[in-house]
Amino acid sequence: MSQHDPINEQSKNQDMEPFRHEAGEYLTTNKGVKVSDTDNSLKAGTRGPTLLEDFHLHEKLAHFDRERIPERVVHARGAGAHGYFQPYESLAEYTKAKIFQDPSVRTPVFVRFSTVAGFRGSADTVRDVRGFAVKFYTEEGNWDIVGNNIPVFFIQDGIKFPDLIHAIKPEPHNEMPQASTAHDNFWDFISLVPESMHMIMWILSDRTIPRSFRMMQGFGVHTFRFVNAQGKGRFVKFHWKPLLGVHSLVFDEAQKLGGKDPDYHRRDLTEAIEMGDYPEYELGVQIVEEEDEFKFDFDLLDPTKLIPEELVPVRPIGKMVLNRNPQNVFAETEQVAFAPSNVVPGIDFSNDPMLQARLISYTDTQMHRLGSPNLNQLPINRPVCPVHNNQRDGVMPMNIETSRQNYYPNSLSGGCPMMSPESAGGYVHYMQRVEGRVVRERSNSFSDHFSQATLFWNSLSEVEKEHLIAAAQFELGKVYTKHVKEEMLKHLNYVDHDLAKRVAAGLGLPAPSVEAIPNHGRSSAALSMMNTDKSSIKSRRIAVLAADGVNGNEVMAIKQALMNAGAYAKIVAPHGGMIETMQGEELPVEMTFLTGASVMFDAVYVPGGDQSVEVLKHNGDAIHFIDEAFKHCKAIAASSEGVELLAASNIKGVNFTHNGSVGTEMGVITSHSGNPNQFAQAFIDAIKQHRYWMRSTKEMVPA
Ligand code: HDE
Repeated sequence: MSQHDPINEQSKNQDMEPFRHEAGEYLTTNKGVKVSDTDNSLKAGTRGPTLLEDFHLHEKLAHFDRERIPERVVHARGAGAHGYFQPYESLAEYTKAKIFQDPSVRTPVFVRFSTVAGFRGSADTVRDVRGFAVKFYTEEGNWDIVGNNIPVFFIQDGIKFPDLIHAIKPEPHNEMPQASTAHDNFWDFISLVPESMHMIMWILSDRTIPRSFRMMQGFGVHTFRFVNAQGKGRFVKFHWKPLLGVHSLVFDEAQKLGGKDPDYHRRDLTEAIEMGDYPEYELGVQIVEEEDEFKFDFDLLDPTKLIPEELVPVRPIGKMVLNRNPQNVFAETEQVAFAPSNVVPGIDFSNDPMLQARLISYTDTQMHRLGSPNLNQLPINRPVCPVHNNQRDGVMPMNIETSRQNYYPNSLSGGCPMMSPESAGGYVHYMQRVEGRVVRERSNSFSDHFSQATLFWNSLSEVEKEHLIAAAQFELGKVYTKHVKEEMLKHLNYVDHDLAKRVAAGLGLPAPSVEAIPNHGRSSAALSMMNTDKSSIKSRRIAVLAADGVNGNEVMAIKQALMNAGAYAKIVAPHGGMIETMQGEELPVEMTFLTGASVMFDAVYVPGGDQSVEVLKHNGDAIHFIDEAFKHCKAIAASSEGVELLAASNIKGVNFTHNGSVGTEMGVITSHSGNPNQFAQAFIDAIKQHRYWMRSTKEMVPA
């Protein structure tokens, strides 16, 4: 029997000083014996042999020797957060799931974001799919949506999953490359599995290099079922939309971040929650009536297809807020066990063959990874509702089961734990009609592999297309086998002829000479990241480049304006400690050119102050900072003498000589003596744009 309440645990945790031991605590062995010395092992003489009777040494090392558990075979690297979900209104018409009935009820959740291919210690910003797994601790049991930030998947049948993952992971003979699909095995596999082409288009797009976990979408991918109290079922797809909009990094920036700050995404998540900038996502659903199952030109059961939002709009049904960091990454983020088979009454499965395979794989892998069928007794996995059953013993049960009757039926315990009829909340599987022959075959309705890949391509803006082409050239450029590249060009030609030609040009290979399939010309606005929300700069990071002699008034004015808009400005300087302003005050330095880099920021500001600007103009790191921020298309601002630093940089195509007014060319905001409020507002508006992509089409800046 077990019961816990993450909400109460949360308030309990908040009362405690986090990450500290209680005052007056003694170090003890695991059996509670107080330890007198943990730095010296027990020896026969100070230079003599260590004694077997040192039980403290023995226990300390033996425990340490067993600290690691197998990492997840995929999604090994992840970051987690606690929060809650709250529906906007009752969804009783569609589902009887209790969490969707009452808009005043908040359900606790734990979310884990992850990359797929990399080992647990790999970098956050690699080009990869991101996992987006949510555990709802509902009053009726745990429900998990184990999704990704891409709405489709590589394969149509789960039986191909081990092959896919073997091809993705580092090659077995040399364990390279780490956390990257840019190698022969992966593209060899893909070139032989055309059903993957839709997913491949997403993989090559900027979706796989998100700016933040807080700025990416999540998708349940498969078609699931909602079932209402009357037993009526409807198909449903789940979508998470981040309230901050969907934004990405630049690939060069993502690669550099992999070295400068491999923890970039987990740091961003943790810091945002610490600062009270709680990540928020709206849950939306696409609902399809059962009688409409066959009205689409694709199969709802095919996980390589999405339902275009133009055909079935996404209806927002509630909001998730992440407001608490884990206190122990191993106990929470590492031990959490998500499974698509964790459903509650009102949520059911479809016959998507990949979903069906996932229903067994997750619990199976978790028994191996966590080492015990008692994994749901771990605090992070424990349901908030009572658990009673006759499952017993196994490795490391955490509860002492006191009931003498561990079987059903029994009379000695009055028949308890008893069965629950559907009317009392018992889970009853949806009574779908099933008929057919036993076959190992794919349905014909799964055979169109290219229409939606083309739909995705057609929906991208020109800049997004350029990024996708560059990504394809990078990935295939790292492939050494010529025929694999040629096969991939053929596949790209099935998606779009222009795409194949442009990728081929970069690879230095002949493009397929004729169009393989005429482009159908359809597009869907929801698929382009360019159409995302750009209304706020909340939680954005801005670097203020300064040295001794900086104009402190200008620094403070911009800092204040950015703070009022919800963003954070950090002073980056040639040395640590304090810098002295031209007004004679001291300002704390938050990062130096050694510990900070432009890739860690969303925008850059250079304040005036003759002496400060003179120092920075002769500092290669400061010039590189500006050049790189420009290359990565970020908003850059400079006031008074600060403009001289921009003029000394390699920025091209921007006029710095205008007088009086505020210049706003290509996201570079300059003011010699313009109105400070107007200047600050112009900078904020520029940061809202996220990136000035047109710069990447201009003459390149070396950085
Ligand atoms: Fe997973 N997947 N997967 N997957 N998956 C795992 O479960 C698997 C698939 C996803 O943060 C594993 O506990 C199969 C699609 C996420 O803990 C494993 C198939 C989607 C996570 C597994 C798929 C996902 C996993 C590895 C094809 C998006 C991380 C460790 C049939 C809808 C969850 C573990 C976390 C993890 C199997 C395909 C998402 C091995 C067999 C499609 C977010 O069980």
